[in-house]
Amino acid sequence: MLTCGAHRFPLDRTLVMGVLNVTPDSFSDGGRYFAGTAALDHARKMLDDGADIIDIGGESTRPGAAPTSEREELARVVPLIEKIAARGVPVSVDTRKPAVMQAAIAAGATMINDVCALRAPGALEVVAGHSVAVCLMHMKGEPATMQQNVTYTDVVADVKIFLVERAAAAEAAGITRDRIVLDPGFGFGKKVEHNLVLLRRLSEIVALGFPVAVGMSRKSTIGALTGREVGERVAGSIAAALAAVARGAKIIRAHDVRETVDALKVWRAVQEG
Ligand code: 9MG
Repeated sequence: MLTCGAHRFPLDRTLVMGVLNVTPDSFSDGGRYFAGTAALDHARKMLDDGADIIDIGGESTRPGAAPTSEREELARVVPLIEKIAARGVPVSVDTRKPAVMQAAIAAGATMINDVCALRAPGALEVVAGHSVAVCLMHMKGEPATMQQNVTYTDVVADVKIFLVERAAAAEAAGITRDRIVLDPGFGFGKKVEHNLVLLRRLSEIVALGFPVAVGMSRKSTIGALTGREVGERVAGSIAAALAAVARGAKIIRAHDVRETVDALKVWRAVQEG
């Protein structure tokens, strides 16, 4: 069971988290900037297509991205969260900033998706003070430099040690286990070979005992493996998602919700049969 505020997910099937980036430079949305009604329309479409959660992000985390000010990030995400959450939709906010977490929760978000795994001072306390869920993601370095000089002896071991430590910190702060999701952070301080090893051995992360989220949708590893540009990575992204589900992933973060949901329906029917 995953508790996201008033929303409770039994996790008897894989959830799809639809990506709603409201950043001007989101590479994976092909540079489209979902502002105002376009963002709402896009959220509505993802929900019609079967998304379980809408993940709203107002600061780009792509490699080399410049930081966004707190004020700007709040202006981008809060009005949108208010409108979408008011319809009873589970909303996650993709942010590293405690002040944005706090405002997002006040606006109705019931999940915090933090690529820094609540390492910012005050972040643990904000999440612990509410009944929201949190996705703790592994990232080596910072978005601005994370793809430079990346080395690991054993990427899976490093990711596991980090996630275990962050989950323990979250629990020690008072965040109950039913509100914690772990994510190996594909592409965050990882080269293609690291992402492939992580995916191949994802069941070792699943074995830590928390629901695992995976986000490989449209990422550069899919581009490197297929030779496709960002807008043409749907098939490759779905193959990666199914490989993750086969190893126990419970949440797939995806841009192409309709195609991902269809693939998961077929996958599930085969498994259950
Ligand atoms: C914000 N964001 C971009 N990629 C991501 C991923 O792989 N996982 C999570 N949790 N968030 C991500």
